[in-house]
Amino acid sequence: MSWWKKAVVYQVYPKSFNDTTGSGVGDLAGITEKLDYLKELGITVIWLSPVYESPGDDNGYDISNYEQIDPAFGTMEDMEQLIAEAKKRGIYIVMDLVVNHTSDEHEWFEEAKSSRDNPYRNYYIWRDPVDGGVPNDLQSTFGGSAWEYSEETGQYYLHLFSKKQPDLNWENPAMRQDVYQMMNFWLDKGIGGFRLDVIDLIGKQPDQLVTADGPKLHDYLQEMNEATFGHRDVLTVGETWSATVQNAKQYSNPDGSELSMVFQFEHILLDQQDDGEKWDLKPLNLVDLKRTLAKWQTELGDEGWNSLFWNNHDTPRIVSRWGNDEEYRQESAKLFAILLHLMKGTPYIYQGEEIGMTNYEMASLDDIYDIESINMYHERLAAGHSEADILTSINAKGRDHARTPMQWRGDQAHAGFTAGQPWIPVNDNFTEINVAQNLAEKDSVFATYQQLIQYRRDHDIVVKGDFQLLYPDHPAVFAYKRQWQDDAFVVFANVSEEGQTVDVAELSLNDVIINNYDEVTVRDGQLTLEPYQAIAITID
Ligand code: TEU
Repeated sequence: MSWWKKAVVYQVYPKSFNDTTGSGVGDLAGITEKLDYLKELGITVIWLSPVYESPGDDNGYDISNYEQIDPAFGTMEDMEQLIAEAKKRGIYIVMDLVVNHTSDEHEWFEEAKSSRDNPYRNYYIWRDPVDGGVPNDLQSTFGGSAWEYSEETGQYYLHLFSKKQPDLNWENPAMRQDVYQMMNFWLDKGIGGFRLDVIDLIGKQPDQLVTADGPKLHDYLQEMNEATFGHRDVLTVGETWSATVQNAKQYSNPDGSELSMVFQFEHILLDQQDDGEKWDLKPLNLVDLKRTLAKWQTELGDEGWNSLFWNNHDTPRIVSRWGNDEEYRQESAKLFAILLHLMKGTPYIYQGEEIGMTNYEMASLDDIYDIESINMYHERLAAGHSEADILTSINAKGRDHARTPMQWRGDQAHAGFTAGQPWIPVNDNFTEINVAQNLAEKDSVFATYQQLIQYRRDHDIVVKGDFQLLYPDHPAVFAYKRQWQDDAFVVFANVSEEGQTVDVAELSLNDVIINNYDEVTVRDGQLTLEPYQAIAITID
């Protein structure tokens, strides 16, 4: 069995993890310093958000040189040391590969924009103006047209993200070969694989208004696989917002022709209005969440592999989003851990999730750092939305929540993240919610994650077992059964603030695997669950 099926991944957002220089920005040495902490948690892979040279328009997802480390994060020696020190502790470093686009300050783009016959011109996507304006209606994810006019040559270039992130032209074989060469440069350094940023977009056909799932997408992935990681035993995970169970089987075909696994967002989109954007909110219906997660568990079967996650650097923190980050913060943080980590797939923990960190409340535009939120703010204000409504959306879904600094200690300024001024404020609740306090308490959120990771390591059933959703229509209890050979267990999670009861008369409950309360209460065949109680129990 591939090693990455048993792995647990921890995502580090380096800018906000640990600063060793007092610059206010986290750095590579800061990650190396915390490897023992991560080993204690039990994870075996770090997904490292981009650390390449970048002007930082989108916090490193705009790369100006793929083979250099950004000085804000350190040097190439620091990177090599991180890879080596991690390896000593049984941890692989998976790098974030952003090859749908580069920075407009990348040398390729500087060349490309300089003249229409420059050899790098076709590394990017250029179109003539139409009726003196943009070539068509394609929109950028960060707001406005996806086309930007370039004075030098009188054409527009495509950018599906910010205008400082021009899209690469994957139809150009020379460009593709340069990307593969760069990937091999990193693989030769002994990294553990790649997380492929918005990889579902590389087959785009802008003239047909096709962005995701273009006709040649899978050809490119197979070619990339063959030219780079296909011959190495590494983890590759594709960020695929558009993935369906069907095409996930192609992306993560067990024959190894494309990627190890997909990272898809179907469950994450359930609290947005059907025809709206992520900012157009609607309450989560738990039954929808159960159905969606269960569909991926059962329908992917053995024909592909999925990632398991609740949050990352682009999404709000789960305890604040679908849990209760006040009265039941610890209970609900543990509940989401238990629900996710006992499913089939490779779990991802986003930094701070393992200590129950919460969203950061933003009071005005001054508190907002992320380009996506800032652009949306101006766009919606101009379109007549009230400032209060815009802030409500940002406080629900903005990306800054996940990006405030890691809370290491309660007794030091800025939570021990930096000796200087942090680039983004530390959440005020760091005095209560921090790593030191978690490590000091036997039944902390951290301890729950640690226990779940250990259980996965020791029990094949978690990795291989079948999945069955129980009580599919119950509006508040998320329950499922796993089964592998002669072993079986059930998970019950009460995703609500009220006590709930479920009928367990048909089940023969044995040993408690994990419980976020002290008691398991069964009377007359009825299991009573306290607010946000989650338990896993073996059954006959
Ligand atoms: O994210 C892809 C992406 O589409 C996000 O911008 C997402 O749509 C948005 O956050 C949800 O509203 C990846 C990276 O994870 C993200 O950080 C980058 O900004 C983006 O690609 C561009 O590289």
